Amino acid sequence: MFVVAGACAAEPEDPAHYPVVGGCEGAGAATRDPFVDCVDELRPRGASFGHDRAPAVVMGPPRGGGGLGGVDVLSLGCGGEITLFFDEPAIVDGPGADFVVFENPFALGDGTFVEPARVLASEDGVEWREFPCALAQRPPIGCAGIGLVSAESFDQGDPEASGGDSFDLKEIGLARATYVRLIDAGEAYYGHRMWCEGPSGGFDLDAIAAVIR
Ligand SMILES: [Ca+2]
Ligand SMILES: [Ca+2]
Repeated sequence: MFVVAGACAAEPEDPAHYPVVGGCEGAGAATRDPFVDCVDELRPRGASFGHDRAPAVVMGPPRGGGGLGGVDVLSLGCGGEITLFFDEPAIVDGPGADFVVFENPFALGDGTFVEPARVLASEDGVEWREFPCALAQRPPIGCAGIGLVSAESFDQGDPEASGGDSFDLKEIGLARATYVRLIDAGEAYYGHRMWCEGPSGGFDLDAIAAVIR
């Protein structure tokens, strides 16, 4: 269910392109899976790919693309943002990685074509902490959108088998998180807007999975 933005503190420039899905508190209680339970907010920048399939397109396990970039994704556009909600048991800090973000990077030459995003997490949706994301590195370190998605279906608790990008709440001093926010950083990373334009510009979100222990 989309509600067109309008009551937001920061009025979007084109409300029709900034659908907001709210009312996440309590969502997903019936499905105690490790995946996204609700899209709290979507603020794309120009992109539209997958939006007609939202919010389902970012819920559930990653689809991947069998070695290619997956297309079961939602594109943010450069500078676009999406905020996801996780109901109980949410994301809990335990040994090592606590959640994994899946984008659709693909092998290109000797490397990987990436569209990085900065990653933030919050326990209450009010106070946010950001994971360090080194965009000056090639490939970037600590950002989402870098790791190839190597599993077609996510095996709970085994981020190494599934690929994607793993994040440890301990790194930002959180014991628990119920919200994850992704902010596309493609233009900052590349220094140009070549990959920003069109419906599938910028970061493309496949799925996020909490590590269940
Ligand atoms: Ca941890
Ligand atoms: Ca991509």
